Amino acid sequence: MIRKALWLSATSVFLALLTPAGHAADRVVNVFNWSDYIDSSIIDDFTKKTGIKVVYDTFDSNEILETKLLAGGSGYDVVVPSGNFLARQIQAGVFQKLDKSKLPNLSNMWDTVTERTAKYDPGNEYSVNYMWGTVGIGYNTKKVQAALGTDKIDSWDAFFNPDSLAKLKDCGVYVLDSPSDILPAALKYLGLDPNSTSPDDIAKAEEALLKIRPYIRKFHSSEYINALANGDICLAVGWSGDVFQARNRAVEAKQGVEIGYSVPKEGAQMWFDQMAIPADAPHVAEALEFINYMMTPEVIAKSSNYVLYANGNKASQQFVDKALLDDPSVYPDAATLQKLYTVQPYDPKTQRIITRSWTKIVTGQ
Ligand code: N2P
Repeated sequence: MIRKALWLSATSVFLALLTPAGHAADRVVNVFNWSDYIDSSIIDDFTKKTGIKVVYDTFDSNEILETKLLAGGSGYDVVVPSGNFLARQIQAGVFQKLDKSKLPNLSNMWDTVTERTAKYDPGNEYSVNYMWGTVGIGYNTKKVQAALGTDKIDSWDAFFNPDSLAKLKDCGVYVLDSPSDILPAALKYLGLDPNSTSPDDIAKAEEALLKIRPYIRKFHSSEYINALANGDICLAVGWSGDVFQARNRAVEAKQGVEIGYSVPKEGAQMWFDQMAIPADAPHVAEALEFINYMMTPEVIAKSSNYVLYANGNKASQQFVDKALLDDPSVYPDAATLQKLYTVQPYDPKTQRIITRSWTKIVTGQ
């Protein structure tokens, strides 16, 4: 009798999976996001709540994402380009407009952020902010103290001045493999417009980077988190939250490594990573559900608390850890905001110059 009942219930579960109501089990969303950028329990919670399975892939460069998007047929439903890349991808017809009637959580967004992202995506028609942050200097305070005689870095001079960087060569320097993050910083350090498209200015930035090239161990956009945390390197030009994740990993490892982050006084880039749906996304309804879920105040706060980046959701701030919310290098105060600049997308001609220049810098030739 019990056996029969078990058999019956197993059969009914099986039948339920085949019935239209059971189709929920087949729902899927393919997400392509930056590495080290989510608390994976958020993905599990989303699946538990909606029945939608998440296939989650990661990248660490806008160029990689852009190549896939421009080729078409990526199969991705939600992707997260930075604003300057998003802007030209919208122009290229890569994305579809968001059906805002499916995104009630947009009411939680923060105008301080949406006003800025509208410069890349007018009216925020195609994208919703996921996280935003800065490009700055992460460093090992003890090793920098030993090499430079100070444990506080407050200027790009620590990096761009060849005499300074030469002293850090042996303890190890990593730099983001990202021309649109590093060349504007070089321009700013030289007192030029970080958005300059003048070939002469770009040549000057290139020259500044070639001068310090011998002291750079590696160009990479995600390995610096562990390299800093383990004490393998003493300086990385990197993204704010990644450096804070390195700091926390170092604390957990209890090997005495202490990590600092500097938003240099000359100015630092502020960037915005935006969730968007490719025009040819196979699962649009699921993509909208995913984006809307991420915009739930508790959910996006959980993400910020884990990845240590600020988000663009005002209603989430009551759930963001106080230490994060009160840290001006995460949620900039008015004084820090003054130092931050944004970058515009490169036009095709400038992009060609930048790409050529970057190859020279990375290969050191
Ligand atoms: C996440 C880095 C994302 C910041 N690890 C760059 N847009």
